[in-house]
This record gives sequence, C-alpha cells and structure tokens, in this order.
Amino acid sequence: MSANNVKPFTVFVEGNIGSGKTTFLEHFRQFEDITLLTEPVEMWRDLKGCNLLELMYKDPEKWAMTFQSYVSLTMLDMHRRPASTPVKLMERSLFSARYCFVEHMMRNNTLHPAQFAVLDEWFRFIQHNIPIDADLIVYLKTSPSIVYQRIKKRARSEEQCVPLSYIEELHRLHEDWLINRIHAECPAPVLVLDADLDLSQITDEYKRSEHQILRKAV
Ligand code: DCP
Repeated sequence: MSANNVKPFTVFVEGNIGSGKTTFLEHFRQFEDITLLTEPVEMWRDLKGCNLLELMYKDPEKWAMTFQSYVSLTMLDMHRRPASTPVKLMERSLFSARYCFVEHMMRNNTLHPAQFAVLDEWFRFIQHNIPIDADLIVYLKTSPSIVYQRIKKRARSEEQCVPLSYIEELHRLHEDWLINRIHAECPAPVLVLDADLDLSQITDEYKRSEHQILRKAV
C-alpha cells in the first residue's frame, strides 16, 4: 500500500528472453514516484552459492522443477512487496512463469506430469488465495530471430546452449497468452510495443507507454 493507503497502479513488463525488459524498466528510472522491481535473476544465479539458472540449463530434467519453484517464490515476493509510490513496475510475473516457461517444460516433457501438477497446484492455490494486483501488462513483442541474436551477443554464460527453436516456442507461448488469449486468465489489459527496434530507436517506442503507466498527459 502507498502512504495514503491507495494501491499502486501495478504494471507487469513481459516479453521473450532478450526483449529488453530490463532496459524498459531502466527507462522509467527518470520518473519520480515509481517503484521498479527488476527480475531476481541474480537470486536465481546465487541461492546459497548454487546457480539454479545454470543447473536448469545444464540438466533440465533434473533441475527444471527446482528452478521453477524458486522462480515462483521470488515472483510471489515481488507481487506482495508493498510500494509507497503511486506506480509499481515489475519485470515479469507469476503468470509468464506458468503460461510460458512451465507450459513449455510440460509440453516438451522436461517436467514429469507429477512435477507439472505440483507447480500448477501451487499456481492455482496462490491465484485463489493471495491477492495479486495487476492493472496493465506491457508486452514487448519481438521476432524470435532478433532476440536470438541479442542473446548470443550479450553472452550470458548460462544461455549459451539456448537454441533458436526454444526462443520460437517461447514467442508462441507469449503470443498465445497475451494476444490469442488461450488461457482463461489474462490479469490486465495488454499494451503491445514493438521491441524489435534497436537501442537508438526504442526510446520513442517506450515513450508510447508513458501516459498509460504514469497516467497523466506527458
Ligand atoms: N527463465 C526461466 N523461467 C522463468 C523465467 C525466466 O527459465 N520463469 C529464464 C530465461 C532466461 C533467464 O531466466 O534464461 C532470464 O529470462 P528473462 O526473459 O526473464 O530475462 P532477460 O534478462 O532475458 O530479460 P530482458 O533481456 O528482456 O531484459
């Protein structure tokens, strides 16, 4: 709750790996009165000295369940974290974890049906019992080939083994969730931005979302 007990306007920033979610959040650092919650990738890379992200990519059958259950915990923590500002901007959500990543791991049998069932039950339990505020989803829409090049270029060590087919599948899952609406729930209206643009042009595209996020004429 904010200082005057009004809930912050809560925005999830979603999009494929390498779509520029962190850059988008950084764009909003210039504004006052906005809480930015970047994705806890660093926590996933160092849980009591263990790199869960690396373990998951090296041996998905063994570690996907552990990794996604820790992702759920860290995302729930972000959802529940109070903000004393009128706007709260979060990188990703429990929803993309479930509808994109866990969905992919279930479909390609990385997760055993029993493991998937446990993750899904946790997701449903949280949805029905813990309030998750969501007012807007910003979808940074990209082409798989473009983000694939970005991922190769940024060379995050854990992601070196990621094939284009995985990025294409994640793209389809984001589209199914946010555009085609195949799941019953899409927790908020979706604003789609063209995130294929390179850094020199993307600021104008980010600006398109400012009035909806800050909710004033800009
Ligand atoms: N990841 C995952 N399961 C999730 C969330 C993320 O396996 N539920 C993985 C995919 C990436 C890494 O974690 O290897 C970080 O992915 P994100 O797309 O969430 O973050 P990026 O840093 O790629 O975002 P961007 O480049 O858009 O700022």
